[in-house]
Amino acid sequence: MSYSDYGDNDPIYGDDLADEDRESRPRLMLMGLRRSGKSSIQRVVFHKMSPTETLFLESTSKINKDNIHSFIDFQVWDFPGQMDFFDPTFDTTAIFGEVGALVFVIDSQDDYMEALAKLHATVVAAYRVNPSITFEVFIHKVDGLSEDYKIDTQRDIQQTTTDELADAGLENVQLAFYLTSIYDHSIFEAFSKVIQKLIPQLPTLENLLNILCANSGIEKAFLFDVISKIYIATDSSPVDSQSYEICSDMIDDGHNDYESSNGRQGNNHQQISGNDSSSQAVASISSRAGSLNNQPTQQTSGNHEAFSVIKMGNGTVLYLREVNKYLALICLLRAETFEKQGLIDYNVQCFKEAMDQVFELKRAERTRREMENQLMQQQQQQQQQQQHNGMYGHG
Ligand SMILES: Nc1nc2c(ncn2[C@@H]2O[C@H](COP(=O)(O)OP(=O)(O)OP(=O)(O)O)[C@@H](O)[C@H]2O)c(=O)[nH]1
Ligand SMILES: [Mg+2]
Repeated sequence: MSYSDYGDNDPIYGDDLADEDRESRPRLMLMGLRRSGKSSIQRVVFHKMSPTETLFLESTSKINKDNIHSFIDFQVWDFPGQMDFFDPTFDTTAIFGEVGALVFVIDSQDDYMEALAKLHATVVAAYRVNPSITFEVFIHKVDGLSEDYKIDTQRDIQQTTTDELADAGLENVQLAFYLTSIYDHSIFEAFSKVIQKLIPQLPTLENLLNILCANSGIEKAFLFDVISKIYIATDSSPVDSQSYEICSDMIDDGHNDYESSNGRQGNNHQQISGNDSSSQAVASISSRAGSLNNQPTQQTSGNHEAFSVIKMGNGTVLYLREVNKYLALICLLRAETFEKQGLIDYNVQCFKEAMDQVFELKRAERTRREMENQLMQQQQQQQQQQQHNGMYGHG
């Protein structure tokens, strides 16, 4: 995955959208009041900024467009806090027209009444232009709240928002609510769920993971984007946050100082990068300090793909294998099941081949569309040339 094009010099609002922005790649917008935490979220999730560094972020003055090139290409737009829908340069049709998801960030440590009013105005404006947007509300900075207070806050925000939308005749608009913080896994988990809604292949991926789990005795399987630590799919058994955290701790992109900055320590922090330089799927083992009596063993497969196994003291095995340069498969299974490693390796290989097919089909489809466009352009040019010749009596 590469993260490029961060911070174009565009005007504040989207009255001058580049062609690339108009492409059909899914777009995800981060909106919310000033200092609610939008830029911090974008930097921590997609640019590996450590949470404490976000203290020094400056306020955003114009839309920052971030092109994410990964298993799917998408864009993240980070908006300035105070948006004015009545500003003549705020072109709601251009801005909301092609959005996949609108993430509205609310600072839960602050008085949130103004934020709720803004959320309401934003949903109403966006829904009018584009009813297919998915609305995602991040009740953010919950690291400062007690467990009870978190639940009360979520209930209050959810209730007020849905009541007000119903009063405005928009009871059918679906909003999803998440409790998030950049200081723990919650922001990655929430982003995983948001991104998954934008992946057209999701049902296929879930199906493949279900088959893999059923045939191999695997308890839980995640398909992770190796750089962002977002999981793009999992089998359909319920996700518990602890399994997700253990699995996501197994990934490290080699530059990642997130864990140390989080105050967590990996006492078995060993890089086992595959030597394939094209691959960014570098796995490292970072087991929780002592508590689980882990016995890491690691191997790299002959073709330099990242591969690692951690046997934990509680009889659970963590199994990681690189799927392609963007994705890694991480599975949780019982130690007894892992005795049949040959079978698991074989099934995982089949899974990888099926994944290749899913993404190969997508590539083929894109190439076909590009060729069609080219052909159409050529034909148009020819037609214009013929008209031109006819007008001036040539040929
Ligand atoms: N405690 C806590 N602080 C956070 C969290 N996320 C962001 N912050 C802090 O909130 C402050 C504002 O963050 P920004 O990311 O600049 O906020 P923004 O929404 O982009 O603000 P504008 O660009 O002005 O709209 C920074 O000091 C961050 O460190 C979080 O999860 N928990
Ligand atoms: Mg900002």
